[in-house]
Amino acid sequence: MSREHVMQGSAIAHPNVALVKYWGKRPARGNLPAMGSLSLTLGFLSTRTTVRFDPAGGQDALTLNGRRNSRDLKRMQDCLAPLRRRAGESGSATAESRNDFPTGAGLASSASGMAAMALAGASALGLTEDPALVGRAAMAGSGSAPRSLHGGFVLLSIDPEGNWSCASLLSPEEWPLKVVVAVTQAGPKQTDSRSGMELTRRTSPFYKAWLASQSADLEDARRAVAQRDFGRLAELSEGNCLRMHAAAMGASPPLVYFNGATVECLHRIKTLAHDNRPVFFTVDAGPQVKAVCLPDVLDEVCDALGQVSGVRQVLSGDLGGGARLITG
Ligand code: 2P0
Repeated sequence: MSREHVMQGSAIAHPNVALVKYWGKRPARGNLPAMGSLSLTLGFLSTRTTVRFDPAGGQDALTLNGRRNSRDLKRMQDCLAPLRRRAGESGSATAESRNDFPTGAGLASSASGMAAMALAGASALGLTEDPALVGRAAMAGSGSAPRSLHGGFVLLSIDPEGNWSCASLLSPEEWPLKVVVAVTQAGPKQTDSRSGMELTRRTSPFYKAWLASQSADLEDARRAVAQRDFGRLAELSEGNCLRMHAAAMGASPPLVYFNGATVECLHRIKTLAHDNRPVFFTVDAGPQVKAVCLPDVLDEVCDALGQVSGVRQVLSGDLGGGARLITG
């Protein structure tokens, strides 16, 4: 395909929080996760990304939050590779991406970042009519990114051969849960997810048990979502979260993503739940705590977490839709 002009596309995507988590890749299968996952798309946090392809060539480059970023350049190139192959595009790619929330701190910035990158890149190259290709590009960038292409409650399924699909189970309107994020640390985490999950897979004696428990959790959570069974989803999500962290803590050297405020927030949420407030917790690979609740207890949950010593910021809002194109 020969083109003379710079081609550009822009997209917005929201991060997601996994209730049944992905933690471990299939060996020798690129970026393919070893297990499926189920997530909520967070409508109140966003990544906006513009991708440009210049047929005149030059160096690929990534700007993240206004600064040139070489650390994540390979991730961007991995994401754009399936799109470039399809388009026969050999020019240079530059991307500008901006998050309206802390980056690299366990708020799934790689999920929203790579979902927005894949869609913006596909738009620049005229490939948005092929959602499976956009999904493969997102997956090549980050194993949690295909989930951020979809809205509401999202299931990423993978069969034993590694064939995968990703789709929304319920829209935000069909079960309008709220999510509260307690930010307990502003800077980036010490061990990024990719290194952390690989260390866990290679060295944790608990990894096999974690992997073995995933498909039952996934099926049970899928059913709880279909039945809008909050209590069952709470039980499954908290158990799955703590088992992921237990597997990571069993790694050598151990991976402890929690800080003191993280643990205090978990106890505060358990106290609220014990007092019959419909709320549960989950924590990804970082120290931030996410509380999922029904709308009528949102203010109470925000107040309770805001009072925990060490909590710097409380963000909250609705579930959101999937990634979409914007004008750059
Ligand atoms: C998840 N996490 O399911 C889990 C729970 C973090 C904890 O997916 O290597 O950034 O880019 O595929 O997607 C974070 O891992 O890792 C993640 P890569 P990713 O949300």
